Amino acid sequence: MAGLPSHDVPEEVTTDDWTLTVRGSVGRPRRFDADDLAALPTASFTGDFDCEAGWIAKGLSWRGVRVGDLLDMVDPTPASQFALVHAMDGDYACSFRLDRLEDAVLALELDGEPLPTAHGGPARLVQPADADCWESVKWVDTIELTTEPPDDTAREIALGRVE
Ligand SMILES: Nc1nc2c(c(=O)[nH]1)N[C@H]1C(S)=C(S)[C@@H](COP(=O)(O)O)O[C@H]1N2
Ligand SMILES: [Mo]
Repeated sequence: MAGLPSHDVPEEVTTDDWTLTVRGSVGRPRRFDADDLAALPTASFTGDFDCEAGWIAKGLSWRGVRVGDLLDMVDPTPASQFALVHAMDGDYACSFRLDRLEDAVLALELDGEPLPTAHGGPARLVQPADADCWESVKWVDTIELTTEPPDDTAREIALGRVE
């Protein structure tokens, strides 16, 4: 698919009955299913994706929901400044400042098709610009808002694979 290399899908990744939970330092934690997300305004962009391991996939068209729109629906507390984006593959999780995460897109489609599981479906975080490859979290199932910078694992797991 559009030049993205395929990596193995870990066996913990299950897409049946998938939901996205947004919780943590928020006033109204929420769980969204695929239909809830499909009913929201869409956000799209086209861009290249490059990995620290040395490959690049050009001209990928992503479409999904702007994370800022999701956050608006859960009433982050005033002290919320960070988030940990969790994936279904074990303890893979990536931390973000909220002001940066707001502009990311939770992609549900790639090149006009439902996002394949091989590339992070049902939902993958993508950033329009200036992101490290491990920040594009595949198989997202939870966004946890925090008041302090959370420890994460994504960079270490990704770089551990490159070496
Ligand atoms: N959940 C999860 N997301 C992840 C990773 C991972 O191991 N688990 N690897 C990251 C890295 S380092 C890269 S380069 C891309 C690879 O995307 P692809 O498998 O679609 O080519 O996914 C990123 N997102
Ligand atoms: Mo990567």
